[in-house]
Amino acid sequence: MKKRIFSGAQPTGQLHIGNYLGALKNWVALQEEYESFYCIVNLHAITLPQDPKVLRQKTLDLASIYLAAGIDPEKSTIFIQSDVPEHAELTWVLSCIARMGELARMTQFKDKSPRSLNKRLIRARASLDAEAIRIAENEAFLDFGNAGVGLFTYPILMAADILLYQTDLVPVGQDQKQHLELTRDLAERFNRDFGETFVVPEPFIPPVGANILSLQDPSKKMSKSDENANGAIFLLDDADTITKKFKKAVTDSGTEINFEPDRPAIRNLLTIYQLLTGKSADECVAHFDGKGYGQFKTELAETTVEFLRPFQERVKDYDDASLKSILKAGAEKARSIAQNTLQQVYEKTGISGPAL
Ligand code: AQP
Repeated sequence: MKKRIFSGAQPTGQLHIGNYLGALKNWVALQEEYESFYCIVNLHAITLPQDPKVLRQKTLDLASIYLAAGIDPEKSTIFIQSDVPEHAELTWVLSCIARMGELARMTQFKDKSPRSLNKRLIRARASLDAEAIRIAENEAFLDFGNAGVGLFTYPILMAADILLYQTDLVPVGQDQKQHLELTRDLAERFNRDFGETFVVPEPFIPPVGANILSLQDPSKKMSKSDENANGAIFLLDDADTITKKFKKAVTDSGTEINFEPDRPAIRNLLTIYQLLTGKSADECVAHFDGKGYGQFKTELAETTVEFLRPFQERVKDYDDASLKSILKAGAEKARSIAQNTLQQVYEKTGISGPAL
């Protein structure tokens, strides 16, 4: 029997090249070898305020992005999280064995702490960029006391997403590593307390590309919710925008184009080039030997535009009716597995069983 994969992305903002290189690209490659479940995690999206109409549209848009990236619905199951209510039900059970302390340690939650948020808000207001201010304000109200409980507990929902499918492998970017460790801890704790129930999943974090950095601030990861849109190359950016963003990308001191760890900006750009061309690290360094930053950025922009062109063409191919039909079939398949797991959980915890 094939081993099983589960992963997902949130239908928020726009997917960027970091999401692609850190996650989607590997989903496509791994679907050949594994029984794969790729979810549109819309319940995660509402941990921050969303416009309902926009969220609905982005949910369908994300399905077309999965397909255009190469996820094949004949090989993989693509579905919307909320179409399988067992995700929310298992979350409750796992919440009852999770500990406040382990959730409080999650760095993604701490990243949204009042201090860093307030700094962001000050920067956004200074930029006079209305969209950046809107995002920063949305996030600023999430200081600890006011933070939505969902933002604190969503790693448990993520654990439920994964454990419901008896997942062996979870391909994710580096930012999700800690959440995967929590998932493993919760699976092991449940198995210990109630008897063997869940497969304890392994993370699949690619050796290259797991942490694509912001083009504007290489101390941060490239992020959908970055207030500075120049920090990310979005998968649907046009050629002109891509070229401008790479031109504006910050660089390091010196002139060499190499993978030195103390030159994170150039290393990041070269990593993007490496992954998009499929060249080895040595070939990339040799290719740019003696060339300047200007020429490097121009070539990187051209490579990215050419890489994204067929993807951007394919995204337009899917109409809403065919997307909905793929998602419906995916939800039915996912649900049959999820129901089975939840049933076992309910029996083991005494929620259901023979006497009831
Ligand atoms: N910069 C990145 N480099 C490599 N992989 C990344 N991922 C995210 N950012 C990078 C991986 O993409 C997958 C889907 O991510 P998501 O939709 O769950 O969003 P996220 O992890 O919350 O990251 P974003 O896209 O930057 O969104 P915001 O700004 O909302 O935090 C995941 O496997 C993730 O690891």
